[in-house]
This record gives sequence, structure tokens and C-alpha cells, in this order.
Amino acid sequence: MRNFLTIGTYDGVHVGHRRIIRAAVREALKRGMKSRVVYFPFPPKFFFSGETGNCLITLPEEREALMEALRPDEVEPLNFNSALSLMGAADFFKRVVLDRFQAGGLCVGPDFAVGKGREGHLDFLRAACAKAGIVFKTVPFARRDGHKISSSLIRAHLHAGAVEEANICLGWDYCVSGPVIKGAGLGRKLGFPTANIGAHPAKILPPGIFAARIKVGHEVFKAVLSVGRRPTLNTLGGKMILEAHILDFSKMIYGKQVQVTFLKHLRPERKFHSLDSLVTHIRKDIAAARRFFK
Ligand code: RBF
Ligand code: MG
Repeated sequence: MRNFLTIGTYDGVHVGHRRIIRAAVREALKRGMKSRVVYFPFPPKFFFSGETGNCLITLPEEREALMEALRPDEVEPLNFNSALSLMGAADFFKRVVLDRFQAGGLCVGPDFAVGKGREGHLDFLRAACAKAGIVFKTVPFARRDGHKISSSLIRAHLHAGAVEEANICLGWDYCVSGPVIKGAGLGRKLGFPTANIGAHPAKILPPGIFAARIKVGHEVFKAVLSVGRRPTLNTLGGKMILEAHILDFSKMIYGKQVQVTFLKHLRPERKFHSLDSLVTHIRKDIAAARRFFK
């Protein structure tokens, strides 16, 4: 059986990506083909720039789960390596699209391109598909406020702490997972114990103070998150830290796997002149988070 294929990085599986994947599923059903999503686990863009940290909206396993939820027949990774980066568009089309993935149809977004230096844009793909006798389909950009929704736009929102805007573009609420690691215990001393979360270094950490949900095992709690370098403390060499103060919660959860979901940006992180004023502000943050959840 031939496959209706879609290929992309799909970082974030945002509302534009969803349209493309749904179109591939629909076209496959219409034509008695299998729908196959082929994705680059690590964005080619970062393969070239050398960036490895604080750059992904979704880790490959998170991305797979989001794509699987759209019910294509298959979701498969294609690692972008130097061999692939040097392959011309015609070779890519023949060896990857036709031979390896047995495409009977191809569906992509408007900014998709294949081959060395992105030489094969939509016109190339349309012609190549026509020549091979397979179906070609493009799906227009999803837009918001006159801007096309893209992974780059969403990364920029997340790097700016603008999680509400990012969440609208994503179509789901941004989240980060990791184990609870042992901190210095200063939060507890100040009256606000925090769970320090060991996020994967490739994940984007939106900076600032947020209202959030936190999943601990199968239970969900309200929380305030602090993501930053804790300038008030001058410790840990200014490393970015993700910590959660869970509301109405007193258990010790070191070592447990948790997932935090960013819901509302409350304020940027600040350097306070004393621990007292930090504590005063954390109290206000907690009150603001409670108002948000009302
Ligand atoms: N640390 C700062 O240096 N500046 C801040 O603005 C700041 N805001 C925070 C807000 C909340 C809701 C929480 C839970 C923590 C915040 N922190 C901030 C981090 C704080 O310094 C840290 O949690 C404690 O020192 C314990 O590690
Ligand atoms: Mg802590």
C-alpha cells in the first residue's frame, strides 16, 4: 500500500502543523493510502546553527505523543545528519520520499523545502510529484494577528515569557517535565518550599513568574512557578532554574517525575534588595495565582 506522506520538524505541533497532519490523514483515507508523518527529531535549523540548549518547544517524545493524538497510521523519526544536509533536492525526493517512504502523496506547509541549502521549494516539489505521478498538496499557514504561526514565532514568545500568546499559537498549554531535584532548602526556610525541577537542557524555559498546574503522579495541583537565575540570592552561578511552589501542598516529592503547565505570566523576575522584600513579593504572586484560578 502506498503512503500519503507529510514531512517536517513539527516542533510544537502547533495549530498550523495540526492542519497539515490532519490534511495528510484525510487525503490518505480518501485515497485508500496509509498516512505517514515523518519528522526531524532535532530541527535542521539548529543542526546548522549548532544550538543545542534552551531551543526546543517539544522534545521528540513529547512531539510524537502530540502527533500520535491526531491519529495518523504512522509517526516516524528521520534524523537530520550531514549526509542528509548535503543531499540535493532531486536526490532527497527520489531516495527519501519515493524509495524509502513509498509516497503516493505528499502534503506540506508553505515554508517547507528539501535538499541542500533548502533548494527544493514548493514549485520543485509540485513538479517532482507531478513527474512521479503522485498527489501533491499544500496547506496554508495558520495566522494570528496578521502573522503566520510558526515554531520560530512560538519559540520567541516562550523566550520572552509570553506563555499565553504561545499557548494560543500552540493550541495546547506549554509544559515542561522532569524529576524533582534537591535544592538548598532555602525556600522552605523562607516559608515557601519549592520543588526544583530538572528539565531537559534542550527544552525552552520561559523566564519569569507564572501561575501553573503541576502534575505529580496522577494528581494535579495549582502552583506558582519561578524560572530564572534568582538574582536576589547570587548563588549557583546564575544558572537558569525552574522551581514550583505548589499551593496547599506539604509532601516531600524529591525524585518524583512532575510536569508543569504554564498558564499565565505574572511578572518578570527581579533582583530584590532583601530577602524580606522577596518574601513579600512571593506572597503577592501566590495571591495573584489564586485570583487567576478563581
Ligand atoms: N528570586 C529572585 O531572585 N527574584 C524573584 O523575583 C523571584 N520571584 C519568585 C517568585 C516565586 C513565586 C517563587 C516561588 C520564587 C521566586 N524567586 C525569585 C526564587 C526564590 O529566590 C527561591 O525560590 C528561593 O530563594 C528558594 O530557592
Ligand atoms: Mg527549592
